[in-house]
Amino acid sequence: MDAKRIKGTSRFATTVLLLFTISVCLQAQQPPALQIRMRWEDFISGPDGAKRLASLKAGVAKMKSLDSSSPTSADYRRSWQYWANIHGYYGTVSPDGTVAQQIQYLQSIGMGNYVPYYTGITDQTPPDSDAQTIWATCQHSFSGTQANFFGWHRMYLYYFERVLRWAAGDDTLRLPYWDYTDPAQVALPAEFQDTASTLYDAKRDPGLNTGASTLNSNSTDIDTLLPEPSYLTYELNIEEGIHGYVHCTVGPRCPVAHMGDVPVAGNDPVFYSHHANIDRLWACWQNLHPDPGGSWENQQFSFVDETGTLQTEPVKNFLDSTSLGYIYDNVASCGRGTAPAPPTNLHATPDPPGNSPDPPPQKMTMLAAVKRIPINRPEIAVNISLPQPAMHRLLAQPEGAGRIELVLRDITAASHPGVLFDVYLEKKEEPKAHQFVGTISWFGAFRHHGHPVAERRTLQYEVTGQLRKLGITAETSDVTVSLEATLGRVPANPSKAEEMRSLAAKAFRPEAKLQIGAIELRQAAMTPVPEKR
Ligand SMILES: [Cu+2]
Repeated sequence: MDAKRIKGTSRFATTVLLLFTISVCLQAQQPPALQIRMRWEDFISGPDGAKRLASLKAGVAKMKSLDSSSPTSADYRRSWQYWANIHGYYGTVSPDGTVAQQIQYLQSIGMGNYVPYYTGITDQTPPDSDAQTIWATCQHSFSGTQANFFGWHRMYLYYFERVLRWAAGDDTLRLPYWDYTDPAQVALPAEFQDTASTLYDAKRDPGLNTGASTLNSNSTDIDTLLPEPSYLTYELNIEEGIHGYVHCTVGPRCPVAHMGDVPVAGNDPVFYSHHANIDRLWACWQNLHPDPGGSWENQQFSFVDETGTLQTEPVKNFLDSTSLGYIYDNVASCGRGTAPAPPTNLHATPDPPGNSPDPPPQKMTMLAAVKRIPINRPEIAVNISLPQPAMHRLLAQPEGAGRIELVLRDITAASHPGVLFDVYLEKKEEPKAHQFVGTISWFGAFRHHGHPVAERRTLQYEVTGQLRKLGITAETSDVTVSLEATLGRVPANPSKAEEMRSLAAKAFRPEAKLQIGAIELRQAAMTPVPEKR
């Protein structure tokens, strides 16, 4: 081989190497290959189930092992603690205050017996300006004045998942979701109950953590919510409803570490499978409704990626998860199929552009109202006179044509009520045949992001189906709205149900001065739209 030929070969090799390098670099900028975020029970089963579970655990264990890294290192930005701190943290510069202040608060509301849950939780200090920018930035839609509860949490999970993949050394790993909307999946998955697992967290309700109790499948039913045409209303109802409910019930209670207390909730591994399900419930809504638009889509949030580099992007880049490297295995049939189909030829007044006040203005006709209801006992029943025969006529219309909402307007409390409340509708003469409406939680409602007192909240529930099931006739003069204190969980052994009820009644704090400004029944104005989108 002559020298000229050798030189030519080596130039050829260099060119190939260069092209290869360029292609690798280009690939690195490509979105990750599309993979499926699976239901927990599918994620762990099948021929690859054990492998997927091992990969998830390896990623979590690796991230936890980086907690003690040098605070300004890339490794610290990939640590479990850093990622929990992005959601929230306690410390002298935190908007959520210090651990000592939280302990003092618990003692002040008679929940001092939960102080041991703060053992091992310490005040944190952002080590640099990036941490100052991104720590404790979780977004909520409490007053309905901003809409990025879904958006911020989708971005959070996306970057968290990138770090988790790096930590697991597995590009195919995607977060599994805990689908408690399925009544068969209301128990905390066994792998999270395993005390030897890195997925275990002792700071949960002991009943849920051992399988002695489960979530309440009533509280995790979103069937009547999925058809909701207003994005802001759907987001607020998911956040305040099923989302807050699961936080407070895994709790062990609200506002107690880990899951029940916003600043430390991200420390529990189940947080990420809970929020993957909440993210999926957004995808379910997106699958049913057109993009609502709004200035919230332009809002930007910052995170760090798996290299520890700060990334700032607008929410609009996160509306379609396929560009983020994942799709859910199920966004097409997210309900239980027991609710009437969403109206196809009717459309409630859509959201106005941009962020809007709470609740989004919709054309509503007031049917009945009762004002100023103090919730000073763990069980309250409020009678509402029905406008007859108008109410009966309304309910006699074909399904989907009418839409009646129960509105709990201006809920206020001076401090945490200590419990959740289940809301039911019943006929005065048949209280046993009550229909479940929803669960009210106070997750993150107090002392969060510097707000000492909970904001005034208005919750609305579509109750057409419940009223139909009650069998309202033209002669039914009133319905009863009843509120019942609950700890959220259901004992696996039904004979313990009464015991659980009295525990909830004892945990209720009348000192919270809970009040509902008004309970209303309203008819949503439905306007015909020319055709389905
Ligand atoms: Cu959450």
